[in-house]
Amino acid sequence: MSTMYARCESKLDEFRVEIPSWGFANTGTRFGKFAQPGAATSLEEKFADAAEVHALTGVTPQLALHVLWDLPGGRADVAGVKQLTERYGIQAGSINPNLFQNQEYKFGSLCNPDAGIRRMALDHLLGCADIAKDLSSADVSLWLADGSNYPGTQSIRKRIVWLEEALGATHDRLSAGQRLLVEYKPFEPAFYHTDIADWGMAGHLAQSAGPQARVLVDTGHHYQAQNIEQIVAWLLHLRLLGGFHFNDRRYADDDLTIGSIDPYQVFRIFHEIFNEEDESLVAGIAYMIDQSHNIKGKVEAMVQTVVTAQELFFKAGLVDRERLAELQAAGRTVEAEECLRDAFWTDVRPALEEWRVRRGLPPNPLTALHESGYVERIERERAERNAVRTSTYA
Ligand code: PSV
Ligand code: MN
Repeated sequence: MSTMYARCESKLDEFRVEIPSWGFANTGTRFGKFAQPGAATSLEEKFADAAEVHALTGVTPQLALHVLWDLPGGRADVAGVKQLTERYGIQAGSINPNLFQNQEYKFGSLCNPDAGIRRMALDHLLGCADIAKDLSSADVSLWLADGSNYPGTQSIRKRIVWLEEALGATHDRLSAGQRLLVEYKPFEPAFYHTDIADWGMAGHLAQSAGPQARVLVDTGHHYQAQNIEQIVAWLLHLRLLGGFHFNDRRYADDDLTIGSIDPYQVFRIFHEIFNEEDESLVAGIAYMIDQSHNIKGKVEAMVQTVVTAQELFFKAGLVDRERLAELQAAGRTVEAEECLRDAFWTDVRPALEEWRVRRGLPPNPLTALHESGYVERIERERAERNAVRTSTYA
């Protein structure tokens, strides 16, 4: 095995992917939901599905939790979650506040013009920091739907100040080693202005909140044609990159399988990460998946996602960086580009299969899932409950 491959394999050993609890539940579009017979109908089933993905891939020991969907009782639900983490051997991953579903949040949560509603939102966020602490979860991952639909209807300036105050207060609540991740998104559900619309705003808020705050890059949260890897390079340079929500997109925040539309982009993001020389910065990157599938089978899609992420990660690791630096310095444009493309076009699947076999994992996790009968079993066990759910949405 070449030194390059050996180096990639050891990087791959450290590459962990956190999967979202909401990726196993029935979801849809604003037009409706297509219930799947095997979709998880409880938090326990989400943990069971996550454990199956981890058994097959060996790299997904953490499940991101969405408070309200997964811990509707807040802190009172922590004991139950702890039991599930022990039963299924899956740890709680990032804790995701929900500041978008309550009726009160029509005009915003942390940025609502009503001080009482801002307080309610902040209390929820502080509660999430406490839940994260109780579950020994490293990250509170904040995405804010706040914004407005029409010019002149909200004060953009006042809302900046309210955000600075709220995130500062949340930062104060973190314990040592915990982080606040600030996620940005340009539009949806708000269509005129969104309070945390891009990485500059998220970066400023993270910096003003305190040293334990970082920016979270959701690959679906950019305008068409935006150069995401350049944003990643800047965030690394500024020591502000906290993590990713990985998915793919064609039009908006489509939540499609990573690499299904533009695998070269994911490769280029990983390339920028491999360019980072400070190991401590790289170690701090939380790779999370943020996808909810309504056409693909959920467990199947999650396994496919993890495998795809590994493939693109491995390919990026194969870039001959020393040669690339020489070519860049000499202005040899075509050769530099080809140096990058050589790695991208390398078929790494056989190497990955060997890597898995050496670690006692199935060489092809997707085939192993199909052969395991797991999906058929959960479809049998959960079909009735999901049928009830379908009629609920009829
Ligand atoms: C919003 O689009 C988002 O990306 C946020 O991360 C949410 O927490 C997640 O999707 C699930 O709705
Ligand atoms: Mn996201």
